[in-house]
Amino acid sequence: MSRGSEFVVVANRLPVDRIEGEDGEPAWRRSPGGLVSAIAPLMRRREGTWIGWAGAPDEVLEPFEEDGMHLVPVQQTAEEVELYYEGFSNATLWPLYHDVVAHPVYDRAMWDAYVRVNERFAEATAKVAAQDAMVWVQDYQLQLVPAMLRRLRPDLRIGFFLHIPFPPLELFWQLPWRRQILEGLLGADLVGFQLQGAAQNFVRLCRRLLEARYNRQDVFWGDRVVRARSFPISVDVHELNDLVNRPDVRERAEEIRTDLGDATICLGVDRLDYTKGIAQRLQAFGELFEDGHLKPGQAVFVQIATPSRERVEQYQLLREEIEQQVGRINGEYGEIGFPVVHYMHSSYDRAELAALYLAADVMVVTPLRDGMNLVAKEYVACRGDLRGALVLSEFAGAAGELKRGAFQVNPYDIDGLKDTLLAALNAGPPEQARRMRAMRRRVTEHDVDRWAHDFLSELERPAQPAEQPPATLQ
Ligand code: GDG
Repeated sequence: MSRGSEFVVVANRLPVDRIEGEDGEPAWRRSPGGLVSAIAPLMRRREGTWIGWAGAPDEVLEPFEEDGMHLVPVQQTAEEVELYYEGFSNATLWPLYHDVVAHPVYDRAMWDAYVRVNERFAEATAKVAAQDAMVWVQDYQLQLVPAMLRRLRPDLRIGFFLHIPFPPLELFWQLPWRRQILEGLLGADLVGFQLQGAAQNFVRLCRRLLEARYNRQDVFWGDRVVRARSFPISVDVHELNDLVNRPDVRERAEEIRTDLGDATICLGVDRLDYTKGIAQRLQAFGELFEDGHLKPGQAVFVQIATPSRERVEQYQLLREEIEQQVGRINGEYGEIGFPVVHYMHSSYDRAELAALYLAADVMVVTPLRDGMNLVAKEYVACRGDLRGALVLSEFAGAAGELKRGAFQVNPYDIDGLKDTLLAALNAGPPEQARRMRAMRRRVTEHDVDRWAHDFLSELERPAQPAEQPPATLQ
C-alpha cells in the first residue's frame, strides 16, 4: 500500500459486519445491500480502499483485508458516536433534510463533534490516496470531508454522493452551520444527488447563500467548477433474481402464504424510522376493517420494522407509538387466530426478505420523504412473475421512475391511501402484469451497477475549463 490507492471510498461505515467465526473468534462478513455489492467489484479491480467506522465505539483497529477489499477503520469514541452520529447526523441533519417531519436539534457540541470526526476521515483519506487518485465520499455524515480533503490533497479528484434528499432553501436556511456545510460540499468536483430537484436546490443555495456564480448545474467556486448532477440509485437486480430463483426461497414464500392462512398479504419493510410513514399506512389499513371493506382472515398486513438508531429519543418514541398502534388495531379488528397486523421488530437475512417480497400481494411503501427507497425497487426486481402490486408514496425518490406502474399515494391523505390500497388489492392479474412490466423495464435497465458506473464516469470526465457564466447572478 506504500504507493497509495487509486480509488478510495469514504463512508461512515465500513462495508463489513462483525460476526462470530466458526472457531468462535470474531470475524467479518461483507454487509448486505446494493451499495456494497455495486462498489465491491470496482474496489477489487482498482485495488481500492474503503475508509469507515467498524461500528464499535472506542475501538482502535489496524487496516485489514476482507473479501478482496482493503479496509481502513476510522476510530470514533463513545462520545463522538453520541454527538456526531446519533446527534448531528441523525438528530439534526436527518430530520432537516427530510422536510422537518421531526424537529431538528441544533446543538453546538454536536456540531463540534461533526467537524472533528469529518476531519479525522479527511486525514485518513489523505494518507491512503495515491497521487491524483479518485475519491468517492458517501452521504450526509461526511459533508465536510470534500473541502477538508481538498485542502490536504489538492491533486485528488473528489466525488460526493448524498443518499438522502437535499432540502429546499427555505428549510436548509434554518441550519446555523449552513454556510460551512455548503462550503464543505463544494470541495468536491462532482456532487451527486438522487434527484434533479435536489441538485437544483443545491445550486440555488450556493447562489443565494454564498453568492456563487453558476451556469445551469455548474457552480463556479474559486478557480474550480463544481458539477451538481443527479444519479438515482438502484438495486442489484442479478443478486435479487438469483435469490428468488432459489428453490428454498420459493418454498419459504409458499410457507409464509400458508402460515398466513392464504390471506391477501400487504407488506411493509422499513427501518423503523419516522420518515417512512408506517403509522399512516397502518391507520389506513385498520380503517378498511372498520369500514367493512376487509374482514379478518381475508387480508393481513405484515410489517417488518428493522431496529434503527435505537439510542436516539425520537426513534424510541416512534417505536412506542407504532407498537401501541399495532396493539390497538389488532385489539379492535382482529379475531382469535386472525390478527390484522403482523409486526416484527427485527432484522432478517436477504433470503427471507426475498421470500417475503415473493409472497406479498401488495407492497406498501409510504414514506413522508425518502431520498430514493430501495425497498420499492427490490420488490419490483423480485417479481419476475409479473404478479403483485406496488403502492408508492409520491414523496419517495423512486416515485418518478416508477410512476407508470405504481399505485401512487399521498401518505398524508388517509382516505386517498385507503382508496389506493383497495385499488391495489383489487387489481387483477392483467393489470398487475402491465404495471409490473413497466416498472421492471426501468429497474432492470437502471440497476445499481449502472448507477455506480454513471457516477464514476462523470467524475472521471475532465472538468470543463472554467468558462464564464452568462451573467453575474445575485
Ligand atoms: C437511505 C435513504 C436511499 C431493510 N430491512 C432489512 C433489510 N433492509 C434493507 C432493504 C433495503 C435497505 O435496507 C433500506 O433501503 P431504503 O432505500 O429503503 O432506505 P434507507 O435505509 O433509509 O436508505 C434512501 C438509500 O439510502 C440508498 O441510497 O434509497 O432513500 O434513506 O435494501 O432491503 N435488509 C436485511 N434485513 C432486514 O431486516 N438484510
